Amino acid sequence: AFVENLLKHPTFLNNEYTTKFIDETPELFNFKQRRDRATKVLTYIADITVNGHPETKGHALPAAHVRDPKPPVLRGEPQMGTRNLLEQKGPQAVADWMGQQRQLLITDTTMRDAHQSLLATRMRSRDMIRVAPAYAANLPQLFSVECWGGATFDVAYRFLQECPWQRLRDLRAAMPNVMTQMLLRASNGVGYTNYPDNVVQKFVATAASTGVDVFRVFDSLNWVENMRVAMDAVIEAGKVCEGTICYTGDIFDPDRAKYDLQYYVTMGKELKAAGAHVLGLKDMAGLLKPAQARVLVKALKSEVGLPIHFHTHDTAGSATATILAASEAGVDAVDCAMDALSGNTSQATFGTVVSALKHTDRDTGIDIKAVREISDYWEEVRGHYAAFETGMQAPSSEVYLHEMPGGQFTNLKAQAASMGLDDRWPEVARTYADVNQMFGDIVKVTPSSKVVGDMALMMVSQGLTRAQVEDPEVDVSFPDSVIDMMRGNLGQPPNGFPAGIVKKVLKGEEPNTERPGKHLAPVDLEAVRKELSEQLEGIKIDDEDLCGYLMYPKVFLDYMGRHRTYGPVRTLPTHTFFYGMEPGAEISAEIDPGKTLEIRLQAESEAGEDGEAKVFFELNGQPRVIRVADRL
Ligand code: BTN
Ligand code: 3PY
Ligand code: ZN
Repeated sequence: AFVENLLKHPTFLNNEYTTKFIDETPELFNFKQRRDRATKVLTYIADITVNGHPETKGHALPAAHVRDPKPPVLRGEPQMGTRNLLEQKGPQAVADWMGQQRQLLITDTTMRDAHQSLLATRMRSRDMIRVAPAYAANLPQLFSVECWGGATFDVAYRFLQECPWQRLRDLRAAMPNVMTQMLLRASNGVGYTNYPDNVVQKFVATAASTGVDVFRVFDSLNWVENMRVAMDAVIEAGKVCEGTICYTGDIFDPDRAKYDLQYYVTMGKELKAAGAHVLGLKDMAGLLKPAQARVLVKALKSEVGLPIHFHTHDTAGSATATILAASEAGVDAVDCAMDALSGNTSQATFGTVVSALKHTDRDTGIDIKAVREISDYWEEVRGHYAAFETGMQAPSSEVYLHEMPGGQFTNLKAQAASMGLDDRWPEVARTYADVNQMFGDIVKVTPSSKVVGDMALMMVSQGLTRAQVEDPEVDVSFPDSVIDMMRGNLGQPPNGFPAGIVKKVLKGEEPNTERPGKHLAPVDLEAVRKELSEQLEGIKIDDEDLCGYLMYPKVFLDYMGRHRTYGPVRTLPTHTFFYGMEPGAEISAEIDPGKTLEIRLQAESEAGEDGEAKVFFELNGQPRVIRVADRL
């Protein structure tokens, strides 16, 4: 059925596409290219200059003082780091080494979770790749750099018009000594639904060979049974498997006894038995408090016996305190974001944690000056993304009420605003908490968090209370995501979903309570590849493109269609990408290694009777005129 759906896809039937393969080997395909790549990039700039970028229009502009970010000076050749250990001795040696270290190890999350949680995941590859050599040269003590997975995968294709695989490949090459890390939603891959087992396996193998070293694998309902396929694939690839517990509730709160200390210890032991090299403790909403962290980390350390990697969010302003408590209790590694992209719904502040531990027995050994220099770079970068700032001014303890993950909070706020519920946010937050209880008090993290959010927005917009939703006499039309989850398509929470709500949502249809992947037929990967290739006039479809398509068929094909028109726009400066150019402005774009376009925008004409505006450029000193439809 999967292949059939693919073939019936409307965009698929009547369009031609180019892939990044053409970027890499343009000479082979010149006969198919209507325009050369420089012209395509100029067309993009002209279009944005004339019509604006749909995502930044009407939003805050970068401040006038924001400059082109300059990466720090490199301090010599990269020293040996965790990646060298992984390459030489394998993942178990990395885990053993972690356990033997006295210094607190740190993962930098700036290139994944920080911008996912603060800037709607909109950070472009170019801004990451330019600073990556400074990470390798100046911060070789890092445990890892989290730079892939989670929401970054589909946002790259969907909104940034760039290939996520190319980002990974470039970052991997620029940081040869430090491990890269990704966030993987187990059987949900980097998507919002369960994929067939062989798709998950193919995705993991491809990510490993393109450049992921550490896989943080979690399940959105904490169901270890549903994590095995992904974990096994990571182990098979010889990479570090960080089997992860998602933390919810409060281990000290007798009203949340479902998620008590024993629950987490038991899950930790299950993950160890499933082959995890490292135990991830993922506090995606920032709910773990310092005193609880002390107890939880001690118990997991002594009863599970794996090195522990702790991830939290600063939504309530307590992340540093919790990290220091976890550090005292013996946690092995923690996640921080570079200062300029830390705090609020993002991670704890890197430089603050490094400074707090200086001259203690858990001194990180990291050079605080190197941290400040890299953070200064990120501060300039952040300035260019003003349009995606969420407006959150201060930390908020309200997170203990709604328990929204840092990556969802700002998203849901924007979604609420787009439905005209801007002024009813406290109600949305309370309803989110009610929905959680109605669903049986579940872990809320992508994709289960999205289901809870969809339900909460629906209830607030329709004025429905929990009691009404649960009342068998009241007719309720549930969001598709809720029906899907109650059918069992995201798996099962501890003790299942409450029978009453399942019955109401499914109207008597029997749910599947087994592992969803058990009932999904494997995809014939080679048949899909062949079909794609034939549709694309014989172009070779590599594993990366195949996986992009398998995760997000429509998003991938739309990306390919735009790529054909606009070419390698990932190489443009961020300001140009989002705002086009002003008359007299000059930029350069390296569209291939060693092939740099020098672009100057001379002038822009008003649209003529044909509705087309003319944009006058100088390309490497030669005049070029590009016509674009003026759609304003
Ligand atoms: C880059 O984006 O990397 C380089 C261009 C920087 C231009 C800055 S962005 C804010 C300000 N407004 C402008 O029009 N130019 C500067
Ligand atoms: C994601 O899955 O994208 C997350 O960040 C979950 O916390
Ligand atoms: Zn997170």
